[in-house]
Amino acid sequence: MPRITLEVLANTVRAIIATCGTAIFLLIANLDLAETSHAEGQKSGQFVYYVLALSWSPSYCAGEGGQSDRQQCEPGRRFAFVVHGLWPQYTKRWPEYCKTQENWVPQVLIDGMMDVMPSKKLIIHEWKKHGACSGLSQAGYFNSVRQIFGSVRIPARYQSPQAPVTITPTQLVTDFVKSNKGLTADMLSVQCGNAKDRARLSELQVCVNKAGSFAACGANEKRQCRAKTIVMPPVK
Ligand code: U2P
Repeated sequence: MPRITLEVLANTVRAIIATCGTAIFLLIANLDLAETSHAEGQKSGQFVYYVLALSWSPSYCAGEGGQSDRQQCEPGRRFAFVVHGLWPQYTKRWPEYCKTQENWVPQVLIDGMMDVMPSKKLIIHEWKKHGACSGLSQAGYFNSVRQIFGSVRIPARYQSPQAPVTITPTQLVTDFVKSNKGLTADMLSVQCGNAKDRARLSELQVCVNKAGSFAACGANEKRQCRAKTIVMPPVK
């Protein structure tokens, strides 16, 4: 019978550690993949929290996309913060385009949402891309959009400004925190593109849990506005 030398023993232990290490690495990689997966057909209702994305409508209307969007941007529409979407989120990334029986969004439902989400195209798109992953029916999802949007108190100065509002991202967050009980800075994310000096506010993201209460944001909202100054064009 061959004698097990110290060297053979050490090599065997090294091999075991390497194999286990690889297995653990693959396991972690798979877990991460499951969480960051973006593929179609993800399980509706399996997510951790929501982001309510509030778009600053005058910035959208002043930009390229808004030029052709008469529904939202025609002079006299006077939208300020509007709902971009209510997005189910994983701790990292988010599910998209989950399977649904409700592929058609009825006009009556669209009409009922236009005051807070003022674009037919957007309403349909947001249902398909995000709402279908909420685990809620279409009516339930849009009801949640309205409820959660209604639970955010928009500070007076941002309700219908007649002149541009120039502030810092921190000031915007502070104003919302002051106006909303239970809301703290880590539950908000300011978005303004990539400019470092001055930028238009594009949106404010508010994180909420599945029950609709304000909650801490996650990795998806980490990338925030880095501009020193943000400009919010007035309503028109
Ligand atoms: O940020 C650009 C676009 O990516 C989508 N998005 C972003 C962050 C997030 O957490 N979830 C998410 O879906 C949005 O795409 P949309 O819903 O507009 O198609 C966002 O506009």
